[in-house]
Amino acid sequence: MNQESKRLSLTLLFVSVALLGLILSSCGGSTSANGSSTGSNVQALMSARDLTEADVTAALKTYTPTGAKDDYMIFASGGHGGNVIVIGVPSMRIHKYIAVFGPEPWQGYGYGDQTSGLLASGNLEGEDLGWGDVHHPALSETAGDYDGEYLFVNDKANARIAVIDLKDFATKQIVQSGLIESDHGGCFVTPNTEYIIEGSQYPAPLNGEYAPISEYKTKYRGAVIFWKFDREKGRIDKSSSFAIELPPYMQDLADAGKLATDGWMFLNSFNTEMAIGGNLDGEPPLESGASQNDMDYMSVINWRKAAQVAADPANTTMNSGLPLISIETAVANDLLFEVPEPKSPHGCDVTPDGKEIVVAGKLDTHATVYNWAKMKALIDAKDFTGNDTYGIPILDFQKSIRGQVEIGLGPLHTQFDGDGNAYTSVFIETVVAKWSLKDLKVIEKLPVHYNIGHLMAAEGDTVSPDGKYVVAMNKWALDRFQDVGPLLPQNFQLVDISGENMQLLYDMPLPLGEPHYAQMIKSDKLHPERSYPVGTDPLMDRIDPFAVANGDERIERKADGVHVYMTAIRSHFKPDTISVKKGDTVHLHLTNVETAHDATHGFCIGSYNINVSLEPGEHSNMTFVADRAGVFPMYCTEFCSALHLEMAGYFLVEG
Ligand code: RUQ
Ligand code: CUA
Repeated sequence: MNQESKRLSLTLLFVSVALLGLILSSCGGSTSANGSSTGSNVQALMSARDLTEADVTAALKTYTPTGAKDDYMIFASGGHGGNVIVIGVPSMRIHKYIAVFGPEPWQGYGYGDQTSGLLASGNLEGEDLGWGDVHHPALSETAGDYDGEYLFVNDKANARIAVIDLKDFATKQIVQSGLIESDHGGCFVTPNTEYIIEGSQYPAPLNGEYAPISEYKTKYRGAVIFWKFDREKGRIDKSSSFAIELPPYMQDLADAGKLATDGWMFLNSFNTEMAIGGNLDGEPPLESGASQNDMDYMSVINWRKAAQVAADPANTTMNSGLPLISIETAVANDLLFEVPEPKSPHGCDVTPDGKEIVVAGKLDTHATVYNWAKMKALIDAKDFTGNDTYGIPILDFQKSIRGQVEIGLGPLHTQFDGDGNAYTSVFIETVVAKWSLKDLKVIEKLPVHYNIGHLMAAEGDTVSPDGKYVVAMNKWALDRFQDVGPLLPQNFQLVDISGENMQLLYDMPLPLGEPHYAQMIKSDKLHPERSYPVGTDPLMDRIDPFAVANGDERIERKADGVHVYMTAIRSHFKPDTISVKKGDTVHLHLTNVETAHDATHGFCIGSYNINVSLEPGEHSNMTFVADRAGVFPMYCTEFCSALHLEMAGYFLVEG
């Protein structure tokens, strides 16, 4: 710790001790007639808990008293947990899990007709997918800045994209193209959320077709999909989306250009060797085959022009319902270029001014800073060093970069503050490296614990980063917390970057799948609603045709089964007794007719797998066959009132 921050932390400590003294003496605390004995109380606490001044300073910076709210909110990928975690900063308190790609009982997600239909809409070729591998959340942007309206996440395993509405923090749509088999270069949004970018990862024959691995170079392909976002509807519009074919390299992370690079995007790739493994047959394993070359390629794509090209059907072929621009057409229209990048690159991050792109190579010790003015000049002059195997023009590496920063072993991802600094996660060395964009010099390294993958700074990938905080997203919190068995939690470490030196503030175990990326948004940009208009189907964003009004409850036997029109209000369901015959198809239409913010009811029927959550005003439909006779209690699963336990009834199935 340098002198400056030592002084600062001492001052903070002094102020806190003085404040505590004031509070205690005004309460007439018997043990603290004066400040000095309070001071010794704090001293005693510190020594009892073995805390240093730095610890106490960190505590003062993160402690959030009861009732106080967080300045920032993190949306973190839940990895192969298939969900999103919402975390407050600086407290690091978890506020919500947003269910996305798999069922989640608390939110009733995947149980009622609406959300199970939503999950089913993301199924592939009849395969029931109960999970996803969430990698990179992207908040919607206006003019390159988070606008707090929507969140998009990708599912790497099944090549899907989900749309989450931040009006109610709920998943609204899952799309899968059928074109590619996995994705990684997503989600990234263009500066006004015109498109949500989804780049493939592991090449495969397009459209789910078969070709032997021996035909890898000729039949396997990558692709990048530009999903058109209809902000008015809050949904992706597949009919206005398009894709560009890419070589069978393994495309990795991407970023959309902004300001100076608006209209362009950048997409890393590794395994430009096109290794295919085959270790059982004596071939080198995939990872060594894929690490032969010193250089791989970053694809440079003019998406704005590509959108114009794709609008003319003569330029595309329909693939899985998407107009696809072939590599040939992309090259002929100056849409696609490659620039070499060292070695097995991972992160690809555009600077806040949009003028440069920072690429970090997993097997390289540098972060490489590409300069757009230089690259654009090469592109305009058609000054290429040649073409790759697929005819894509290649820019000269040296002529494309401003320089390289000697970062350390295993640099991965880079984010920015508002003062011209960059922060790169360094996996093998297990540090956060702070460096200056101005002179490309490392300023400071902060050891983190450990296996850091991604990191994120407050609004750190927008046109106006806030600085203040960085969160290191570490994998496997080995020896960090109490042991909880062989499977380790992850560890999010909150770092204060507002001072001259980075200060580690807080360790947070996160018991979910490997988190990849997260974004941190200023809390006051979020404006969630507190209830729905009564009878709302949140998925369709409208009053459900089966919505039930107070006083309109009834049971009707129709040709397609028994329709039960129910309401929930503290503290009963109406009707509270439902009698059907074995074999009946049952349609439960249940509206929570309350609108107070704290009036959620749950509804379940034991052993019939019926479980929904009815937020205030929400309507849910549940369809099932009463295929077992018996008497089944049904009840509310949220403690909604003093008579919550009495909010119950019976579902009777006569055999
Ligand atoms: S990627 S660290 Cu999707 Cu970096 Cu995981
Ligand atoms: Cu409604 Cu408990």
